[in-house]
Amino acid sequence: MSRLSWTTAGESHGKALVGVLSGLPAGLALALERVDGELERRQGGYGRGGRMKIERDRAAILSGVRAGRTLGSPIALEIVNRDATIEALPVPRDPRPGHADLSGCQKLWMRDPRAVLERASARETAMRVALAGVARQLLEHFGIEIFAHVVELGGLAVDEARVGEAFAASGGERAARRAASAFFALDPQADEPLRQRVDAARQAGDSLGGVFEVRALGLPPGLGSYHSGPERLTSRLGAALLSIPAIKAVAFGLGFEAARLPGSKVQDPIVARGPGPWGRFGRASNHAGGLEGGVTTGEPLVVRAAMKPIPTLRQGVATVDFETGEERLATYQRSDVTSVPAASVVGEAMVALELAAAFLERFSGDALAQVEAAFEAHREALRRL
Ligand code: EPS
Repeated sequence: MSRLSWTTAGESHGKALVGVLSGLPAGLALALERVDGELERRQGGYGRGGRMKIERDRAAILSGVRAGRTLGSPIALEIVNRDATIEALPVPRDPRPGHADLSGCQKLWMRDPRAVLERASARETAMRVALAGVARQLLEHFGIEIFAHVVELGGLAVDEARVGEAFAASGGERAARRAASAFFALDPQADEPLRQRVDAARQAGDSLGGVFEVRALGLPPGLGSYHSGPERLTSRLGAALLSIPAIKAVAFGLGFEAARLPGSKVQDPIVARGPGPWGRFGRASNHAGGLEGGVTTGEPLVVRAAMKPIPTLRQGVATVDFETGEERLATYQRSDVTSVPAASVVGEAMVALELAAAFLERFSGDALAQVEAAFEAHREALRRL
C-alpha cells in the first residue's frame, strides 16, 4: 500500500496529456463515463475561446483497471490533443505579461517563450480533472460529495440566498441547477447579467476573472492533522487550490470576513444534538468552513478561490520585443474571455484529489474492504465518544 499520489505530463500542443494516480485500493468499481463527463464540463462554460472548439477531451485508461474495478496498481490515463502542433508553432519574440513567458525565460536563460508556455498552459489541468474523476469515486463510495459552483464573475456576484437554497436541496437538484447555468452557478437569475458582462468584455477585447466555491459534504470529523503545519488540511487544500493557474486567493469559511468580526461572532458553538451521523456532538454554525486545527469537523468544507482575468487580451498588452528591445503590444492569436466556470471544475478536482489522499491516510487499506472496515471503526468510535 502507498499514499495516494499523482503526477501529470504533457505540453499544451504536444501529442497528449498523460497522468498517473497511485495508491487507490483494489476493488473500487469505476464508472469511466464519469471521468469523461467531468472533462466535458471543464471544456464548457460561457466565455471560452477557439481552442475548445478544436479539442474533445476523452480519457483512455492504460493501466490499473480490470473489468471496471481498480487493481490497486497505478492507474495511467491519456488524453490525446487534437491541436498537436508543437513542432510547427513559432517561437514568440514577445513574452506575454501575466503568463510565465518572461519569468520562465529568465529561469531557463533562453529567449524561448514556447519552451515555457507549452507546459505553463492551463491545458494541463484537463489531466488533473481526469485523475480526480477517478479519485473522487472513492469518496463517493463513502457518501462524500464534492461540488463547485461560480459565485462571482467580472465583479457581479450571485445571490447567496439561491446558493443556500441549492445546498438545502437534494444532490440531484443541485447538480441540475448548476447544469442549467452557462456559468456553472446556482442562481438562475444570474446567467443573463453575467452573459451581458462577458459579451461586453469580449467586444472590448478584454477578459474577466471571478470567484468559485468548492464544498465537500459528508466528510467525517478527524481527517487531516494538527501535528505540523504542512499536515494541516487547511494548508494542503490551500496549496492544492493555489496550484491552479491564475488563482490568486483562497478563503475558508468566513475567510477575510473573520478578520473583521469580534470573536463572539466567529466561533462555531459546540452543541449536544443527540445521535447524528458522527456521534452526539455537533456545531451550531460553520463559520470555520469545516476545518479546525487543520482537521475536519464533520461540517461541510467550504472554500472559495479567486481567479484573475485571462492575461491574453485581444486589445493588446504592453511587452518588449526580444530581438529589437523595442516596446510593443504582445502578439494575439486567440484566447478565452473568461474561464472561471472551467476553473471551478478544476477546483473541484483539486479538492477531490487532496481529500481522497487525506481519507486514505486516515482509513488506509490495500483493498476497498479494508478501507471500509477502518471507516466503520471510526464511525463506531465516534458514536461511543
Ligand atoms: C491557454 C491558452 C489557450 C487555452 C488553453 C490555456 O490555448 P491556445 O494557446 O491553444 O489557444 O485554450 O486552455 C486549454 C487548451 C484547455 O484545455 O483548457 C494558456 O495559455 O494557459
